[in-house]
Amino acid sequence: MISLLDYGAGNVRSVRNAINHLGYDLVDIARPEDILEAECLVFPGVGAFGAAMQRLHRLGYVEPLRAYLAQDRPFLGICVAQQLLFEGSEESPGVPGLGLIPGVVERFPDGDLAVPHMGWNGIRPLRESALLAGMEGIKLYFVHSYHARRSPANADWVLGETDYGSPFVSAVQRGRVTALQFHPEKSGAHGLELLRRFLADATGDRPAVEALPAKADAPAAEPTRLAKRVIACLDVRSNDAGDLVVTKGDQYDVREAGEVRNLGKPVDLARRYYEEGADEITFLNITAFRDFPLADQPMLEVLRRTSENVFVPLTIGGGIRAFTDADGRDYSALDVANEYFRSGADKISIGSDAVHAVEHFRSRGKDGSSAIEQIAEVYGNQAVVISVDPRRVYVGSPEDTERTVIETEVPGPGGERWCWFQCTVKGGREGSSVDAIELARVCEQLGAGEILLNSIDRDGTGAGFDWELIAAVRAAVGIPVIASSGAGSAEHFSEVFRRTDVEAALAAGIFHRREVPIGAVKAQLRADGIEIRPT
Ligand code: 1PR
Repeated sequence: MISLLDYGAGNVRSVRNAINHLGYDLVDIARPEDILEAECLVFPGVGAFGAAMQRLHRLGYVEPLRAYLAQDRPFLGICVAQQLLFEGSEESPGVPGLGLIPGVVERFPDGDLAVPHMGWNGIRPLRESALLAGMEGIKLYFVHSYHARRSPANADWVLGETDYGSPFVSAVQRGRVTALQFHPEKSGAHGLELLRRFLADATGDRPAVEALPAKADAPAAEPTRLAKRVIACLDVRSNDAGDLVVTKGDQYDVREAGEVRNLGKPVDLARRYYEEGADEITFLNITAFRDFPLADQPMLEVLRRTSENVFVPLTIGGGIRAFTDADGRDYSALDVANEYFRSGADKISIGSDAVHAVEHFRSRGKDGSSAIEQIAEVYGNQAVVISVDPRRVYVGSPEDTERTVIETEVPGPGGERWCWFQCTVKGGREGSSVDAIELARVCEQLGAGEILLNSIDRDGTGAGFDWELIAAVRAAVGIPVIASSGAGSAEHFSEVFRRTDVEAALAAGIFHRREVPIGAVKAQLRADGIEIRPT
């Protein structure tokens, strides 16, 4: 029996799903006494360091937790829970951590590398362990802006390190206490195997590591490298018969001969992409802007069912904004996001409401009223993605507009060599005065953790990514950017990674129509010397 320490600060559904998938039963810690009665405690830390410690204190969990750890009983901490084992964190100065491991958690420096560190990176074991045996060449899913470093005072704890700029502690283990900076529950088959080894060992269900995969050839001393992510996107809506289907537009027009295109069932397709090696899966509920998303139970059910079997990060977007229902009841954007997280999302994405937030920001600044600020405060910046739906607006010269323009190699209909990228709302149906660069910059300031950058001009065309747009937005922000729209071949992925510094690239049509499998994209990237997560 595994006890889960869920202090209600975010989505721990993925950890539950992964543990259930491995065949273990879970009980929730409900009272401080439950901690010392646990046989094996799993603690998926969520949210900011200070907020997490505050909650632990409020619930009366700090002292029993310290006692449990001091007794060297089976414990697995994930992500923020690894950081909580240290003495403190730059994230929340003055807030003491659990203090088991010497050292203070630091923020990744702002600079060339995007923060948060988000995506699939390796782990360099520093000593032999049953947990990591034979796992040297694998990649695991990380998402965090803070990290611990090895020092002489804590070296006996450090099981493995990962490199992002410089090395940081990605796994600690002493006795029966283990903690991981990455998310094993979101790290595909290898992550599940790590979790299985831990649980088998902790529950006495040994041996944990008999059937080891062959040792990968990557030598242990090699630096680890963050992989470029390949993301499959599922645009979902109801068709005219009322069934929820995966659809796909050409420049956002999803109808063919008057009917909504039907390219498959959302849960089945998501499962297929997970098995084919997608590094992440995104669902966009593309008509949620006109309906109330919480009334859309089938979409929530899609998320629930997908998260039971898909162990890579799931993002969901569509309709995240404040809403008043037919009975006059008010819901905040955070209420909508809460429901998506509870149903299995790891990240939510905001489209139209982000444009409105920027318009509001122009006159009022950062006043805490936006969905971005409210959701980031509860779930962390990394959980808030901004989905941008821009289209090119050509101008004769930069003086013709106040928006940020670029000089382009793709001239406009009248031969114009300058353009700006107009953000749209409601799935491209309405324009706005906001350009994509302003949107990305302001949303980063408001607390967004990632930009999903579409292009209406390229969507569904197969003509390749609009790398001019992508390079301009990537240069404007310090958070990760996902290139989207226009992928027509595996080479287009190499092109966008070569020409821009984006961290991820997303496609829809070529995957749905089975024109280019995800494996072929990865093979192309690998052949071109671009780091990927092997599948
Ligand atoms: O505004 O917060 O309710 O969110 C609505 C979300 O739905 C936004 O993220 C918006 O991008 C999306 N959306 C709305 N209408 C459409 C449409 O197509 N009619 N889909 C739509 C946007 C764009 C991509 C697509 C790529 C790759 N889809 O995500 O998957 O362009 O396609 P490709 O590889 O086939 O070229 P809100």
